[in-house]
Amino acid sequence: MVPSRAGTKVLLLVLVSLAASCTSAATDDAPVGGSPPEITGPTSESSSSPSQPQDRPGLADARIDLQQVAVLEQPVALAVRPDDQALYFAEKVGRVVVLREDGAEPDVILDINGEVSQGSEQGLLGLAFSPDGDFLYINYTDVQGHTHVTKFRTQSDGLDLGSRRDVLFVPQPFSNHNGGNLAFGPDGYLYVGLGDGGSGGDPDGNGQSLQTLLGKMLRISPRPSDGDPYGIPPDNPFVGQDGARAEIWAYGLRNPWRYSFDRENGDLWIGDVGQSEREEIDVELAGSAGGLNFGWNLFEGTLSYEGGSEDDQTVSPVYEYPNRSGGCSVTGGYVYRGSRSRISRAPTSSGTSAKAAWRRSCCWTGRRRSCDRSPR
Ligand SMILES: [Ca+2]
Ligand SMILES: [Ca+2]
Repeated sequence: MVPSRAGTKVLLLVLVSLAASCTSAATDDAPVGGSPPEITGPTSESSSSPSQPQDRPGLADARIDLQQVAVLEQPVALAVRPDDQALYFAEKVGRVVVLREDGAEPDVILDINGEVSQGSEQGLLGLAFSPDGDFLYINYTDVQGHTHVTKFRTQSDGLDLGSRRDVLFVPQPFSNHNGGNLAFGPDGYLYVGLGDGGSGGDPDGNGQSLQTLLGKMLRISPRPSDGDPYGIPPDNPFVGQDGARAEIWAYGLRNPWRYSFDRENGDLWIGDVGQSEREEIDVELAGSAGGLNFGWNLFEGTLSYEGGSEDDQTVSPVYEYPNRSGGCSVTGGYVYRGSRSRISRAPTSSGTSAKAAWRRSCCWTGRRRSCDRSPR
């Protein structure tokens, strides 16, 4: 049964038309720790790149068709379960709904609307299935604004609500910058992106502090371990280091709202929302030993923010763009490996990364041009 949906409804669009309303500012700065893949910029800027091979169609020619598949309320995340054709959506207002077939009404399989905070960056923010499909993990902010990662055992018609267990709880000092995404890596571990806690400028210095989970990408084994609700992978980079949280995989992140793994090679792509100058895309190559510092708040993109200098061992974004012209914050994206795209006729090793930006409703693609496979 579909409950009453108060408030503004939005159409879920499986594909969004390309627009070129965002300006671009590709960086020439060489990241610390090896050469990451390069991607071209937004459509209008990149199509004439001198490095564009002549046998590939230009990104400016890309056109994406629109198809309405459901009417949902503030859908912010989508997940698929292994060996299941259904699509599972997180509605920010606190519901998980499943679309089992084209044209069907979505079924609500979880409703925690009364348990989530409803600020602009709060609510039910992410979901992911375990690789074996036995558990669904959700990420939400409670009515006090604190972060929970909670799991449910799956069953044939939805979720076993009695199996609900909190996996991770992180107090939030401010209402914004909560991250919210969840993704399992090819290593089977759960990656949890957390923003710097909020306010503005990272007033508590959380991004560069290894003593807090805020401003981090965490890597955990989300099953009970030694009496704890989750375990720490033994090869996490800060295991055994005094004064550092062992859950940390990467640090120096401001608000990694969305990130994903390249399904072909396991590279991790992160969209990190900027403060007031730069939106950025970061990449951690598969095979990395972890422990990368993505710079915040020493840097905002490649710009020094809180005293960052070239002596700091930080990883620059592979792409950044200014956000001064209208608050066009990066939303995230995926490396597309399918064949149903005119712009994917490039060799499969290239991949195409689709990114979206908030407020101006622009969605653009870039193509990675090269990749140094050496981990840091
Ligand atoms: Ca927060
Ligand atoms: Ca950064």
